[in-house]
Amino acid sequence: MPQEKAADKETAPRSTDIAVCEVLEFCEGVVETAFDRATAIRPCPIGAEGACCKHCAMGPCRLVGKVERGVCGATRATVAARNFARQVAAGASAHSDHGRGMAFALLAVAKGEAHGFRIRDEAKLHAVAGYMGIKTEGRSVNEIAREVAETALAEFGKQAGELIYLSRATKPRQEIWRKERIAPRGVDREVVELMHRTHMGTDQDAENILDQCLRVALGDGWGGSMMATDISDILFGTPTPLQSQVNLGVLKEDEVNVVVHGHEPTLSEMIVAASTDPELVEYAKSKGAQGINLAGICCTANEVLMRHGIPPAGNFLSQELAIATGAVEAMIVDVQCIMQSLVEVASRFHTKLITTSPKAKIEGATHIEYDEVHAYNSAKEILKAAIDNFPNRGNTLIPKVGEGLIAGFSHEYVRYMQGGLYRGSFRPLNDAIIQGRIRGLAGVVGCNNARVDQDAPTVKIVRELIKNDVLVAVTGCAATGAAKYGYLRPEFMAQAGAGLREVCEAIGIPPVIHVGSCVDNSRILTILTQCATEGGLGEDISDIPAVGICPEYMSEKALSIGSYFAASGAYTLFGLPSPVANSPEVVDMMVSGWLKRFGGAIEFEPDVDALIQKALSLIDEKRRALGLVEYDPDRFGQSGDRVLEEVLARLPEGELLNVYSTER
Ligand code: NFS
Repeated sequence: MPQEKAADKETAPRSTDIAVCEVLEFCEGVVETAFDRATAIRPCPIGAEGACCKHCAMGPCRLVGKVERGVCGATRATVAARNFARQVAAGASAHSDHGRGMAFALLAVAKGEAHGFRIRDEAKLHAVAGYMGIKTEGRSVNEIAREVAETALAEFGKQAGELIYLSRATKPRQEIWRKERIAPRGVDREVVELMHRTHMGTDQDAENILDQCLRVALGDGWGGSMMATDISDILFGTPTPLQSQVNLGVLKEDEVNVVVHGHEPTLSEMIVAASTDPELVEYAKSKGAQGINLAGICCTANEVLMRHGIPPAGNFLSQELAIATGAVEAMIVDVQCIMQSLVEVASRFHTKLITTSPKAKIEGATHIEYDEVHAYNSAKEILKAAIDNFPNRGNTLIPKVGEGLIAGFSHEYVRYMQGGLYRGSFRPLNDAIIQGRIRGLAGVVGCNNARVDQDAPTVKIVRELIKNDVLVAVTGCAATGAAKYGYLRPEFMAQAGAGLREVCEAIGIPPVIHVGSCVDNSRILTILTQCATEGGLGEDISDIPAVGICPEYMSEKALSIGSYFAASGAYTLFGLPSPVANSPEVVDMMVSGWLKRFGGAIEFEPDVDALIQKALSLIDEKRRALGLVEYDPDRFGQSGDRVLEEVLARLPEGELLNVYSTER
């Protein structure tokens, strides 16, 4: 499909982030960004709706207008389901290959082959060994770690049976998966089988294709992603709350700025460690800098934020702008969500774009390959290249825009914060939901998308949910988006409804909790499972008054996440047009069909207000089904810290503005 005429520049989506807007102005005419390209390129309406089949050389067939079938006879439903399923397979592969990488890293550490790494969380190692049925008594940490790593690796190539982690779901959920025959066998096996089934002339029953899509997605959520989270915690520590800053204002005028971008935490962990190496700090000083300043972009940012408090410079659509400040000496990327345009943007400034994974080279970038064995030395080499680049810095514009935040809410901490080490449980949270203090729960996750104003849908949804007493857990770029506007600060409980505010005050948490990167959506599965097993809110995730929301989805990974949320019993709303809209039959399968079989669904709702209303009504429906008291926004709010309220009353309410500048 040829690109249609350029969209109207005046009405094209931009960003609601004032820091991003400032840099866009600074680099106007010098740098082309995703915002410009999104204005110039209209999305192909045929591809966007899942109406184009290019699975064989008789096509591509466009099933639009009066065309109901492709040359081979494939129907609109088959084509839409196949396209969607392949997207999920790509997304699940990205997460799962990341999980595999973590398992290899753990194996290398256990064998003593990974210089610079060690096991930081032995308690988590023991817990994970327990899930995997691995004996721990009388064995050394490295012996246990080795067996955990080998067992994890075997999950990828497993040919029969079920993934071990499925046993971490509630019993009723496991029964549903078995009854509906979607329990995944091995992570890789399900992806390969999906690619086979969606080859020309194979599976031509949309529902059967979608079932395989769910097997793949569950292999991501309860397999690759969950293992990635667990092993990252074992190697680098399970997150606990910490303070940091967010947005482009975290870059420093007088230090060597190094931005880590991508997804896998192994290299970035070493970069964090090496950045305080006295030898390198001295070297930076010898080049005229005051030190080395690390910042993150995308999910790598979330990994190093959650464990070290390294500040995120921004989310997905901020990546080009970080370089366009002119103040970044090196951007170090590994895998996923990295725009190829970074090479071009970097060429306009002095920034070195350094690729580090053999899986992700970019033409024109500097490639310094990283491996676990020489991790610390690779990290030093990369930082040295950044320091050497400091004297080449030209004009800069670092917006004085930043915002404080609290992150680090692992599911272990969420449990701990409700009663401490000995009495930790989900009882207080469940009770608060039962009483109606908290109306329900929402996981707000996923990307930025240049087709909508950066952060606007996410922030509006988060703001309305907390105002309506919904406790929100965020991950990925949605977390960074919410953070940029202050929602990850405890003071922002002022914008929450009275009931939710009381709970936040009692525990001392923000109304929006940051649970991690995109693979850490597995933590949301664990939190919901623990709510279900705690009692009082039914027996399964599908009983809990909870929704999943992906306001600004862009990546195939988001579709995989939505699919495993749905198959795990969560109704998931996406804030963009449906990629299966060309087949009302497939749309219906993913909503009412999945709802009936799994208690969860995927629905696409580009109207943000309608999405918010839908989310609240889904939560209220679950409350009614559980026989809980009807939610009443005026029932609570008689307690609470009045002094704090007075302070908070001075904050601007609900504005789409970054409220604090770094100057204050
Ligand atoms: Ni996840 Fe989206 Fe990418 Fe992370 Fe951001 S774009 S699906 S949030 S960085 S993976």
